[in-house]
Amino acid sequence: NHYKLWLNYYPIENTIIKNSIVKHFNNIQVLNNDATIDIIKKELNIASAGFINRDVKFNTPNSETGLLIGTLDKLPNNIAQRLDGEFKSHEGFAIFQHNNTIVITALSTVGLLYGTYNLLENIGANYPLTGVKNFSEPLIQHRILNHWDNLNGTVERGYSGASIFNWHTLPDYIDQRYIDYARANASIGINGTVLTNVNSNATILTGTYLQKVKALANVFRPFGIKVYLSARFSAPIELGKLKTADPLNADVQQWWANKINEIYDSIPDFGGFVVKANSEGQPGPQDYNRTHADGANMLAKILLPKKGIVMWRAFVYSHEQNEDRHKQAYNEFTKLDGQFLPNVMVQVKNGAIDFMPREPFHPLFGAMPKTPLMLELQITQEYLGQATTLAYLAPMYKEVLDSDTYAEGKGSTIGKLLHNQKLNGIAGVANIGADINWTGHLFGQSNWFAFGKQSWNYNASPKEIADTWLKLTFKASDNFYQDISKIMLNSREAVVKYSNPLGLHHLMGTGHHYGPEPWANYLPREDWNPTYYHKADSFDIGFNRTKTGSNALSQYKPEVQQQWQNEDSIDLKYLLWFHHVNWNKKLNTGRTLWNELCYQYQSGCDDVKNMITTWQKYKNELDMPTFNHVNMLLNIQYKEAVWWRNSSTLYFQTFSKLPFPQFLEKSD
Ligand code: GCW
Repeated sequence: NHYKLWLNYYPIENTIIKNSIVKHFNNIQVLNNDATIDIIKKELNIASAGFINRDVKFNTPNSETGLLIGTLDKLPNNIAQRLDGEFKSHEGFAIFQHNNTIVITALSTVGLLYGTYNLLENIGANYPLTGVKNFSEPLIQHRILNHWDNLNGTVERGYSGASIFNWHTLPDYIDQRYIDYARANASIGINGTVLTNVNSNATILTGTYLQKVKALANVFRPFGIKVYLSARFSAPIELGKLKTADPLNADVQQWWANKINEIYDSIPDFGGFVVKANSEGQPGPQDYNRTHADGANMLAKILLPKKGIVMWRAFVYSHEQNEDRHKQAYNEFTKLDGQFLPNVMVQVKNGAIDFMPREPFHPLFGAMPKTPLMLELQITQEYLGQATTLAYLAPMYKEVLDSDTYAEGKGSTIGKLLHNQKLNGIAGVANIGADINWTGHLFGQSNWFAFGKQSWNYNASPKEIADTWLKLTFKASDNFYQDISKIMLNSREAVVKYSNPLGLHHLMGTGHHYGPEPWANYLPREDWNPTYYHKADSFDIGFNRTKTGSNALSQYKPEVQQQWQNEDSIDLKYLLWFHHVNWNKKLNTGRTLWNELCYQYQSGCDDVKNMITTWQKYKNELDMPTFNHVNMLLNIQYKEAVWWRNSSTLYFQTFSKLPFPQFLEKSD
């Protein structure tokens, strides 16, 4: 049923490896003592039961130490000296061998927990223990899940059942799920969680609910996970009965100060707030003619002495402005650069529109040098086929993190820019729900896993992450791992091809965002209608964002503009994002634009077919429920792909009036 996620600890079959683990687990010395250490010990026990079907033994007198776990200050000098490298953070860890002992060390016990999980992961993925050596530190400080969970148990854009947080039974009932959730997060380095939807009302900030939050914070704390909440900007009106929520009003400030004190009384290490203000109808400082900086700073000032942070979202756009939505956040926020207090991060989605299967990077990255930005990624597949689609997102995250903004010359990738900020973070909108397997689609687990790994280390390789995840998730042959890794790595590209090829975007069903609806133009807001984005007519298709169009391109650095400004040289994956192109234009693939579009739709469908064939090769290696689960979902995905292909090509043909090329299959 895959409830255990990647923490299966399957039995080790290779006897040499098994014997070596038995030896190491036979005498574990742990030099510290606190709640995190208790978790480490428990996890070692669970792992040992799985790997070698035995209990671990701690501090066995007179026997050689197999595994030594302790913070650096507790290690014997001769061992501590072996450490090459110096820790820069309390979360980093080192694993190395000293004589026959494997040592895990760190500056904090949470670092030891990360080191322990790393060792167990290596065992689970069958990496040899002898000569083990690993020094790892997070490149990003705040690695945070954003739950869009509502207090009534529903999850906005959640496709894997109800919220895992049961507000009704909290604080007295601590569901085992909360503990397993924390284990899973800690095992991949996630150190924060926003429990509530950015669209939520103020109820979570009432005393009753704060007691529930406190109960969760108590569970998560020893796992190194801080709790954050979304703060509704108008809470002083709704809860405090004030007449205003103006951030410059003294009563409003006092209300928040009292509220924040109340929170810290219960949760002394509370992380802070995420705020969605003046965005899609949410209240905010602009309701009082104040700026986003006024709003963010009001909260940040109170949080600063308590070490709390504000993650102020930049997802703002308005249909009342006669301006390309792509440009609006940049226009709104760049003028505020330098005005935010140091504990504010402006949280920016990876692209300027909204979590499309592919977007060029958001022009705010690199454009606010005096303001720490936080990257917001989406793990839940709102626009990527939701939970019926196998789309492994690590390649997409990597594409974003590797995007070169040229802000400080060549090589100013988003990953590096974030890393170089004094304060930094990456948020991932969670795909977690109460389904038995947590994520609806079993392969959704790989995206949660990858998010953790990539927010710890933005250089991590999507292939290595996939390979490790596969080994931890399935007990299968090497051929299986190799083949399925390949389809994972290609899967997001397949979705792009059959749904949003060549830079087309926002063509999904309006509202629910599932399946195609490129023809929709009936919504009251123009900027929610797919027709606004593809702009097809009898001559051309695509959104002209160059000088002769909306000129969103001007928001990027000149080097980037140069890459994208010319329809003859732009990477085809962004062609129709930036250009309005003639149907008959010959592309460098040798095909006309119309034929290329058809080709992409077809090729995406072919890829899904190939995923099915590959999966089916392994029917006999997998247990039936697992095989069937993925097999049925892949078959649904194929139907979706064909639906996208057929409806999109038929619809666009009403503009192009061109015949379908032969390779386009009409039989499915
Ligand atoms: O992607 C859009 C979603 C909304 C979401 C919003 C946001 C939480 O369709 O459901 O609201 O973005 O990110 O604020």
